[in-house]
Amino acid sequence: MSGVNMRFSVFVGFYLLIAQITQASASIKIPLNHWGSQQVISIAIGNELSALGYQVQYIPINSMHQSTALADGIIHFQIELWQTANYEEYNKLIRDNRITLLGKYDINGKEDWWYPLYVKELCPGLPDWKALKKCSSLFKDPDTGQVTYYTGLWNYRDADLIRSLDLPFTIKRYTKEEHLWNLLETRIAAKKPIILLNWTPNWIEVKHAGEFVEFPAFSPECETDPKWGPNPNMLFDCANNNISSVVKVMWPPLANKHPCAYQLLKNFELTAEHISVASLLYRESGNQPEIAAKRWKQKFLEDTKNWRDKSCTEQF
Ligand code: TMO
Repeated sequence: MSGVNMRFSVFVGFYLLIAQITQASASIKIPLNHWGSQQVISIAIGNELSALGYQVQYIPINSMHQSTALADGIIHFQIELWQTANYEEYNKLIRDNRITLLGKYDINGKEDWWYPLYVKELCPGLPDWKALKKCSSLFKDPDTGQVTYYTGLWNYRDADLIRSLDLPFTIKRYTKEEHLWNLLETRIAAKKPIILLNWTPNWIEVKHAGEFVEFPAFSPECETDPKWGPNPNMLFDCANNNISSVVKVMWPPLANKHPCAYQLLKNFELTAEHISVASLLYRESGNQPEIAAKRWKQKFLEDTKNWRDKSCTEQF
């Protein structure tokens, strides 16, 4: 290789490296949380962003630990944030302008203890929580023999609830959502009792009848004043907030850095049906969010056609 040629190829190599670095840093970073609808809809948005010419990078992250990642730009937005658990953290960051609240959907979310409807016949008195004390032996896990409440990776204050209402339950936490739902469907097929975390909107309401346990109704004082509620000495003797907002939030600099992405996120709206169908498609696809995202987009073509402003252009 001649000296000139070599210098040229070193130059080209260097140039390509720089181009790669700047492209990687220009990519839009989308978090994937541990439940189907969030993954499916996030990927549907990622596909739209790719169509606008953006590089997209998916970052698996637990929703319980993403608030500072969002404030620091490690992830760039979150389109299905539930304000049930650790909502104070987000609200503080939003108040401090470290996270932008892009909007609140017209969705009344609820997340709490839930059972298939036939369990009510086995445990008269449900949905009132006091019935759980009398019927607790129904909910013995066949493997451990312990009265068990099944849940996932999200931290509500179930341990406090169990203690303050003196419920004889232990908690079993699954690290994968599908394991929780597989257990549910196995029990349903055998008509065996089970009590577990569920939420709405979710795929379960499309497939199975059931109800949430009615704990003492949520009130902010339940979380700050021990005297409030049936247990005068302890906090958290109440249900989760039963009208949980579902919101979209963003890393603030995204608005100026990537105006076309910002525009899309502003246009984007979600309904309860969008979420329950996304989670059903995820389950029906065998937990493959890319496949479910394509089906979801097909199903909601009308609703999604104006997300992307096709006249918006950006220099990359
Ligand atoms: C993420 N979740 C719907 C469980 O809040």
